[in-house]
Amino acid sequence: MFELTEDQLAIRDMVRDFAAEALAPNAAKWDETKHFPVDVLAQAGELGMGGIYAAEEYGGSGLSRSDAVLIFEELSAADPSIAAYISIHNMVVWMIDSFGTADQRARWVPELASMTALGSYCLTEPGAGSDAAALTTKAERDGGEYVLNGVKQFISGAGASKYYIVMARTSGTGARGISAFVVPADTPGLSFGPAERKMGWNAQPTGQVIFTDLRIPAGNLLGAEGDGFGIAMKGLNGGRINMGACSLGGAQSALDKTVAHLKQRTAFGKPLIEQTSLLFRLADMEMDLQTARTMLWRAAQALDRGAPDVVKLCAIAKRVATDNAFRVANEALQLHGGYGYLSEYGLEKIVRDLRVHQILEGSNEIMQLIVGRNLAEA
Ligand code: FAD
Ligand code: 2MC
Repeated sequence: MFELTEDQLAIRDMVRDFAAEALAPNAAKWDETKHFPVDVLAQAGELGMGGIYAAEEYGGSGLSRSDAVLIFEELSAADPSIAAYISIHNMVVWMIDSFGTADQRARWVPELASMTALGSYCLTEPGAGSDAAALTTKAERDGGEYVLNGVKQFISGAGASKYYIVMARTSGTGARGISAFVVPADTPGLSFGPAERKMGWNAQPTGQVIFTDLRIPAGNLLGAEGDGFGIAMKGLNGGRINMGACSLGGAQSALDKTVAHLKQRTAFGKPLIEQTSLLFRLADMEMDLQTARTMLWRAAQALDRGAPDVVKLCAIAKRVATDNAFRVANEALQLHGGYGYLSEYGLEKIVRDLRVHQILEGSNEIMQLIVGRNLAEA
């Protein structure tokens, strides 16, 4: 169960090489200049990372969720911000590939899987974040079209993506009245807020997506009317473990840097690694990451099998991985002393990038809510 196959080892090595060559040398610069490297994303697409677990029929790679968590761990060891964007893009592609008609899949999946076109996921609103089913963006049917009005908040890729999956209300209140639509960027009535200034995730844009009497053909509805909340949540199960893997890779690289630093840094007449108290801290960091990896692989396998407790396992894995990894990254910064605080050493960027993983794709309090409700309902 915890042994990688020959194919998985080959995928991991391929992604590791790509990340080391195309992402790692540029990560600090992209963070500083707030540059979204769409050309490099297209290279990732050429290597099959645009539709990792979409079917091969329309250009996806047909890999498993267990393969995906390995891929996101490797990408984020080089740049958590880019890895996390690729994860969101993959969630969008999977939703179209899984819930779209043959015509919709043929229309959108090939371009998205190649990453020559990028995708965004639009659920959150200014007045509805954790309580996603309270969203108020409206989609009203008018003949062969839907008319959308409303605002989405904090959308990753806003303004840069070509396709937006938008969860909007087609009836009533609550989860059952929500439908999912594919909105192309060039649709009249679509506009964007200014790029948000953020603590981390600077190599990808975040902003509002605004719909003003925006008309799309009824053929852009994904699934049936009322299916949108379920589609959005199913997308997030995989998104949550990918985000956990994006935390794990960043934290693993912070731990690796810390071991190397403590070996070469001398104080009180010997290398710091020889201080037993610091060795114990390193041991705790290793235990935190091994625990996170174990939970992520378990949840990924549950998704691959379609296990009945998959929602709970993905919530546990997301919380454990993002909390443990943030703790490890912050410890790594501390164990570098003053150097950890300097951008040049790469630690402070990892801490900044990983912090938001505890907030988004369902905050870690919402992961507790999911697990707690599951216990109460048993
Ligand atoms: P709130 O829901 O207002 O929560 C505030 C606090 O209260 C949180 O700590 C929360 O955990 C806690 N809380 C809320 N309800 C409960 C409860 N019942 N019990 C206990 N605690 C509770 N969204 C998208 O749709 N698409 C994106 O691409 C996207 N990208 C993002 C990128 C960034 C950089 C950021 C910061 C956010 C992004 N989000 C995106 C939004 C993100 O998913 C939300 O910020 C998140 O779900 C929390 O919602 P909120 O910010 O409205 O906080
Ligand atoms: N997988 C599959 N189905 C799910 C699900 C999941 N993870 N979560 C809920 N559902 C279904 C649920 O089974 C129910 O179905 P049915 O009507 O058939 O019984 C329906 O959805 C409604 O669920 P609830 O009754 O639990 O809805 P409620 O409103 O009480 O709470 C909650 C749902 C809190 C779990 C949900 O609103 C949530 O996950 N909130 C967090 C929002 C979030 O994750 N936002 C992330 C935005 S994306 C992002 O941040 C990015 C960076 C891309």
